[in-house]
Amino acid sequence: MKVSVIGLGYIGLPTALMMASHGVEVIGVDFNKNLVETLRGGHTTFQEEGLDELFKNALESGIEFSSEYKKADMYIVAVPTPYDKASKKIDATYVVSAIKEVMKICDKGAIVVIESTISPGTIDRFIRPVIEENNFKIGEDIHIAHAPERIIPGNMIYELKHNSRTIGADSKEIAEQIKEVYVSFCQGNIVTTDIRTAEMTKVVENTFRDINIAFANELAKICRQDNMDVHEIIRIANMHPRVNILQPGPGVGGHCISVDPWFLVGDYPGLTNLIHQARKINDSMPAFVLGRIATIMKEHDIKDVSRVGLYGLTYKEDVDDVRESPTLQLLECMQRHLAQGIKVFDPMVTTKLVDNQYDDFDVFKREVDLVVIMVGHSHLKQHINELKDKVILDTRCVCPFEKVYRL
Ligand code: SAJ
Repeated sequence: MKVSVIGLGYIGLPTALMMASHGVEVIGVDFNKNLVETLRGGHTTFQEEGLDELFKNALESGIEFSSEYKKADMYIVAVPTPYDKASKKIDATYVVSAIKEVMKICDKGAIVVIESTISPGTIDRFIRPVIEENNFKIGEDIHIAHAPERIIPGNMIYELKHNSRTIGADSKEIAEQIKEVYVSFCQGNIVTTDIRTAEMTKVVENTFRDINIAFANELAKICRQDNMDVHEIIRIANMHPRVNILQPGPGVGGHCISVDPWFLVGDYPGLTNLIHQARKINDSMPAFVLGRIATIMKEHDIKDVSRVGLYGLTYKEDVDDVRESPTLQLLECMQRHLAQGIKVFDPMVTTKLVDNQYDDFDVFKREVDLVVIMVGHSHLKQHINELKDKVILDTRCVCPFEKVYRL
């Protein structure tokens, strides 16, 4: 079976490499010519543990990369699915245009699998009409399925192999054919179901996590009011056999947890009070951190915001992804208050994304008095002792010093 993986980003690339490394004939497609050239030149396009080795194996196994769509038996679509901020509904533009391109080249009998996260009902609303417009009969000429990914950035390669996964398809037979491809590398349970259930399950998983983080963040705010240690409270509460509270932080970023719950809010506005509130709580955290910075600056008589440094630009530790990052949200918030000059450093981000972004940790350290830990990268843990003489606001509870400010 020849598989074309469309969209070679954070999900598509590792998936394509994994399949190719396990004997599947794979062609990876992306409309970004530079990205395809980089891959053809033997380089990966983002940092992830184990990715380079997997890439090497896949190249040896004959994976191809192309910016043109090529004929295959199965098309796996892993393109971004942003949400429209105003309507809170999915923006299906990329998925729809990928399907349109597939329709131009595919033969009857092809299977189209959407891996991108989509809001429940997207396949019926947006994908089926495109296939039918091309005079294909769904279920006969073209088969369609949803096999949402579940891998977590930072541990993607391990999770690709070991997580269980869901395949939602029109028929049992097609689900089984798709399963055969995934089973080549996936040691987890593979559950087959219908498309609608697969769509809903994926969004529910990420919404569950968002709500649970919101609970931790709300606790952080409550504890701040009475000067209690939220981390200690969570640590002790979690010793209860049925309590498992997540960690508060400076906000929820990334392209998944901070986006997917909006799909439910957008589609079920009258029924999603809890989900909506959770989103609002998590979105309020960068401003909450800003309030903490202002208080601490006052306490230490730091008058100039340019003596404050944010450590970490990515949305979480040890990844290079800055999408929806709490630090970027905090900077936006500052801009609205016309407070500029705050310094930023992130060892994982090599391109310059914001003003006053430093690429040298030593210089960054020298030029700030208050360090705000926004992300607990491994780099920080290795260099934490170099910050001993600084005032520290640790939003991630990673700094071991006795005197440290927390959320
Ligand atoms: N965060 C907290 N406190 C916590 C855990 C996370 O503040 O206790 C923050 C992180 O710092 C980050 C954000 O939440 O800013 C999201 O990070 P994450 O590690 O929870 O999740 P993602 O976005 O990297 O990956 C999630 C995963 N979903 C679930 O765990 C249910 C992953 O399995 C999915 O494949 C991925 O979304 C996706 O692509 O949908």
